[in-house]
Amino acid sequence: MSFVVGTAGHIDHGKSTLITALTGIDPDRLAEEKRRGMTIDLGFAHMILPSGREIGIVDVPGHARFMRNMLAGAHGLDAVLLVIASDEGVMPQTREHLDIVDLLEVRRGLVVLTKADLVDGEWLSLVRDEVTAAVKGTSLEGSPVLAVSAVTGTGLPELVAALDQLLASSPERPDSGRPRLPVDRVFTMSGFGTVVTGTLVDGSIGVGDEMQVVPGGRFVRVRGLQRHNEKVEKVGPGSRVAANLIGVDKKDLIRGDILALPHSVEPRSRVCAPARAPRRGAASAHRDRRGREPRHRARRRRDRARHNGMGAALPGPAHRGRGSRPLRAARPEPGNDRRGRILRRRRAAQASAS
Ligand SMILES: Nc1nc2c(ncn2[C@@H]2O[C@H](COP(=O)(O)OP(=O)(O)OP(=O)(O)O)[C@@H](O)[C@H]2O)c(=O)[nH]1
Ligand SMILES: [Mg+2]
Repeated sequence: MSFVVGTAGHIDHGKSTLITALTGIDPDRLAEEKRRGMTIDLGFAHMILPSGREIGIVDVPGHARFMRNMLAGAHGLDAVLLVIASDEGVMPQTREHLDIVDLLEVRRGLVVLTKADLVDGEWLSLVRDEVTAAVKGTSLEGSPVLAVSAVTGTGLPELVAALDQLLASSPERPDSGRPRLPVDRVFTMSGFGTVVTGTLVDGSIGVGDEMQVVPGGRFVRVRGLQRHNEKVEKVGPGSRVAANLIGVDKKDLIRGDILALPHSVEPRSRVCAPARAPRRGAASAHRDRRGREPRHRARRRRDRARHNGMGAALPGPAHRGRGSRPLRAARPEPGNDRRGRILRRRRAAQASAS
């Protein structure tokens, strides 16, 4: 059984270094990422836990400018590693990423205090208190907090064991026979052609299957499949998948497209879905003492949300909770997920990544 685990956390808090230390795979693959020493787009790695469980890891960027890329990677996770540098503690994107994890209802997670080699025990216990307060009321409330150092290796075996234990309680993903592969990467491999990657949900895909790209409706055939760099004939729900496709060029695909069985998913530009505001959205940081948000900020937030096609109509106060709202996407979207919950426009992520 295969699981997908994602990172989350503020810039430079040691997410990619941690993943490299755990897996031996550097998730920062772009030359610009190596040059700037920061993650820009999603990175991927994989490992086998002591129990034999396979995990695919999605490493996200912490920089506020690449939040859309983070959002694209946070979809379909079985568990999250909320990474917080021990020397800095909780920072703005720690909270923002936590809000996203909470809104996506990722309920399994570990809080990883990295760079433990840079602080003493007293400081570490202060950071633990801060972290416990930060996750209170979120889907990660009560998650184990582990201190590690990717430099000295302290705490890494304990982290691996804790992750293994966390996933032991993770139920097998049901195969509903409606496979959907939200594309998070598209590239060309010489001699093979177009390859897409993503986390498969709700079904299985096999070599030779005919699939359809949504939106657009183009029919494609799966020429080859890989899971964690291994060639396979079939992949099941919850797997990180690389699919080699016949019948489509790289330029015709974009992050946010979905690969599904023909005619199983219809694009829509209006969706009515339950919407929930973050427990404390970015906007809440700018409220006055009575908790009111200045009008110009509220308008800007609404416009930005509308532009991104996500939660455009979220109610004003960040604490207002759930409600069902009609939302209009700027282009026809492949619809919402099975539980009718997630709405977002991932095409924008591609723009910010390029
Ligand atoms: N001393 C020490 N330094 C660390 C540790 N982990 C990471 N670093 C350093 O922290 C810096 C940032 O690490 P990254 O892994 O790039 O941080 P990141 O969270 O992936 O950053 P973004 O992807 O840009 O959000 C690098 O210079 C690392 O060498 C650690 O455990 N101890
Ligand atoms: Mg990184």
